[in-house]
Amino acid sequence: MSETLANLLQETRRFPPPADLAAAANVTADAYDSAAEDRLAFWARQAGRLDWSTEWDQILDWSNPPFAKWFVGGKLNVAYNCLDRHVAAGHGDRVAIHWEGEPGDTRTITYADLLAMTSQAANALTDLGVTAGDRVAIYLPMIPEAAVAMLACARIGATHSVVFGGFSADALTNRIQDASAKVVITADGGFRRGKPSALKPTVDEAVAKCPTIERVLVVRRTGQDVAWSDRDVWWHEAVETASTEHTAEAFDAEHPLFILYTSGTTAKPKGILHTTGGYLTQAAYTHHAVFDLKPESDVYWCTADIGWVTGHSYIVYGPLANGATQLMYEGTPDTPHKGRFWELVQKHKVTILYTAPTLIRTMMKWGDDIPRGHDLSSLRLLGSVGEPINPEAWIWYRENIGRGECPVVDTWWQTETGAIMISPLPGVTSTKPGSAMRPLPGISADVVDDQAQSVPDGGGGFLVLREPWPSMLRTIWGDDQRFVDTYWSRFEGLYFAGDGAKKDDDGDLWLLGRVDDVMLVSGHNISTTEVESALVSHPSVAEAAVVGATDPTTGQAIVAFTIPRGSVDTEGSAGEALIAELREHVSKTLGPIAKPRQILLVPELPKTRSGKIMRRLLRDVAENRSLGDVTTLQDSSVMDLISSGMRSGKSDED
Ligand code: 6R9
Repeated sequence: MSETLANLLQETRRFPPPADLAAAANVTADAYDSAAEDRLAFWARQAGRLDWSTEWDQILDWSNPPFAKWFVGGKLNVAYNCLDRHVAAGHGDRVAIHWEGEPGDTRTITYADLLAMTSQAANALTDLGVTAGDRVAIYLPMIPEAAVAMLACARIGATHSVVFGGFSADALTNRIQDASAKVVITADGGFRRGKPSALKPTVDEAVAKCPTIERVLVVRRTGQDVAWSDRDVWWHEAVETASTEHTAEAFDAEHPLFILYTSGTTAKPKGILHTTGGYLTQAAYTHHAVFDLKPESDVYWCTADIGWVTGHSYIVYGPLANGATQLMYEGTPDTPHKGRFWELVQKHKVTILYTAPTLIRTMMKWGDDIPRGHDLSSLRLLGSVGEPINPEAWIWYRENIGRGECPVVDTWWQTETGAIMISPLPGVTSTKPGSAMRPLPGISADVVDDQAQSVPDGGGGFLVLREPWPSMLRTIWGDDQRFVDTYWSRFEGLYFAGDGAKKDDDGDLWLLGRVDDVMLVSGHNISTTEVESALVSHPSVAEAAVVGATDPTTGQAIVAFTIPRGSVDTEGSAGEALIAELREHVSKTLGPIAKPRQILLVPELPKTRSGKIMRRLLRDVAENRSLGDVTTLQDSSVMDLISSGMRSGKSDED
């Protein structure tokens, strides 16, 4: 059998934790040992970080795999754990959210404020007829009411389904229908790229096809005109006039907390179901462990949208369960200027920043002088999530944002896993740029070959999870069989995540992207990630996306779409010379087998709205096919730019 996945990229740089961080770290190396000794007892101790109104009888019921029950018999209220208990402990005056609107308006919300707002929303939702077990769709911009709406649902036991505010009426319709939601919470609009962007018309269009919707609750954010009907209710009339007193009722540990739809490329979106006790346990523990959060002194900022799982677990539930003070920002990173993020870090003295590789590479493209113009000295820890982070982007992040001092934690997880699974511990791990390193304490990840055998160190294959974990998805909403087929059928008894990975010689893990994207070149399985990383390691390249295109001689050939850094000249022969140089560079870095057949210099790449590169569309371009579905693209005009570059032959084919 040929290798499952070639291991081409070698990386020898190491970054031990800063001594002061290690000395005061929330979690130390013994966590690995204590979790290995008794995994379930370890998770029970982490569940003890929360307030339970009824203790569980059993930590894990795995008698009917893959349907797990964690903390069986336990009862708790998620909103109580995120709010009331902090206020009761005397932290009501602590800022929960420093909110920054895109146009420059701001709000400062303490834990006492957030509890009052959530209680009002809980009372208002109850008055609108929402009861425990009902589904509520949330379609909001990045405003505090988004967090309040989620917490209010959790408080009354309603299951929320947040739909990203950039999705179309069709996407919203499908998600409302699949979950049979009773209420939608939305806004007139939100601010994006310097102007109001309407949401209510999209909801009106969707709701017309959704007979289950009884009420639409509308936050006034932009003040733009909205069409109004009998089922519509203003937030400021229904919520802001409601009582600020609300007693939270405890729900079963397995009570459904939320559904979050993964976009999936073509198939019907999957409603990933998360429940209460195990989810909150792992969201809170990982936020404490991976970000080393000190609630009294840190200012934490996760730049994700609340509509993605990262926003659920690391803006709302994990940080608030831990009593964090955080920054929340409504808009885009380049509005009104490309230094907006760094201005906000400086203003709020942000200490912990959690963002995505796509953003880091965009910042690389914009140039080093932009962050240099701001005081980033408050930062002490940097995180990354969403895609493999190329070693050079990792180094850029550490050097240019982290002053060459802050640890970078590359965190691997999925909507399905609910919380971080693989990541360095910032006070323990000597990190390697580009590696997510090890499974967290209590998590058992492995890399296997196509026979489900664990690969030796130095080998590559399929990333799997061997044991159930507290924040695992419980099913796909309404479709248990699809849950079994999608995640538990490829390898007997193992959860297969869809990602390729390799173990290096020390056994540390390197994520290599989705296995569907792996290229087969002259009999070698080559990951797109490694070729992209080799390209990004060239000083002229900010970002690259690589695909395999059908090739008569090699089966598949490597085609690379490359974004040059801001200062690089790509006109005419300078562009041709750069392309030739990049092909050589990849060949030297990874070996001749990985030399791209063709490199295109492009201004942008097609990305999903959470920033993941859509290689499927690039494959269509590379193979001269007409484009498939582009509705989940962040910006559909980029495909025209890329296709026209392809036709004009700005490429190199020897
Ligand atoms: C949290 C989130 C999940 C997929 C996952 C993988 C990719 C996420 C990563 C990473 C390499 C990382 N992914 N984090 N790949 N290194 N640190 O992104 O959830 O939107 O469901 O995406 O994202 O391919 O399978 P989700």
